[in-house]
Amino acid sequence: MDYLTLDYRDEVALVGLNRPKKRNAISDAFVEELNDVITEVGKTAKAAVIHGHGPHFCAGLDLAEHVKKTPFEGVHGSRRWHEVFSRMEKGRIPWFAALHGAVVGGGLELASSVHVRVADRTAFFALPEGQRGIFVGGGASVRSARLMGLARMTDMMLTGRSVDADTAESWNLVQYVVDEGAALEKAVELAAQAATNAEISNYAIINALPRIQDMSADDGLFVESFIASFTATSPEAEERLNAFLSKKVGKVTNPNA
Ligand code: 1HE
Repeated sequence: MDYLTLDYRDEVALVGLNRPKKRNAISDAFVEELNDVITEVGKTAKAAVIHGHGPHFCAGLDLAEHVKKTPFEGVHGSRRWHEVFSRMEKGRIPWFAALHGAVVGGGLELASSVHVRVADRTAFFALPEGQRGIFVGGGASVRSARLMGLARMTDMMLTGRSVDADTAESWNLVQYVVDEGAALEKAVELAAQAATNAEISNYAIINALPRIQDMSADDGLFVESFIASFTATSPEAEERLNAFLSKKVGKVTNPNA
């Protein structure tokens, strides 16, 4: 592969953005390679982690390539990002992101498409599209705005503000902040934990939750009942419920103990 690395840690796939000389800027060919890897790991892994090689996670859209596009080519390019990132967001397995250095523009859009984000203390987050004379095109107006809220995203875009990992955590852009260099290990640990869940539960979590957020409360509750019943009556659920009742598996941990 030209733009990505793929490794496995047991059932967890590690997908590395690997264009460090260009700060992992995402070109059209890069998006296509990512699409192929998403297909591959959906078949071979139970969870995946995306991370960046070099000093930054991702500098976003490849601006050198973008500058040469006609308006309609730009629309197709943006729609392709949506399509490919949606295959992570609502795909077969949960995705985790290990973030460090720049997580900017399309890099933040990519990070917003996964399910759990871990940042180390070197990470910084920005949406410099306003300064570049463009607009977000990789899903941020939906996904990043939902994570941090409209007011914060509007502020980021209008002022070009860059925020650190702790601020990103308090804004719900990331779920974990760890020491410098520790994001990948933490993300792999979390992904390995998720990989032990029933596959059908993980599938329901990543596919049903975002869709239910788009429904009315009444419709969401109705759909929830069907998914709950469908998962609970699977043979795997029966096995797992019995394992708990017969004390073969551990209890929920008490963080205060
Ligand atoms: C790039 C890109 C890029 C770096 N496209 N080539 N994204 C941005 O506006 C962010 C632009 N990048 C930066 O602000 C900085 O590069 C970083 C803060 C991310 C990193 O700084 P630094 O000092 O580590 O690296 P550098 O020296 O700025 O960049 C190294 C090389 O990468 C340099 O090329 P070189 O040939 O001079 O070595 C840079 O030109 C190149 N490079 N970022 C192309 N983004 C679907 S819509 C999404 C819309 C967006 O993503 S807009 C935001 C774009």
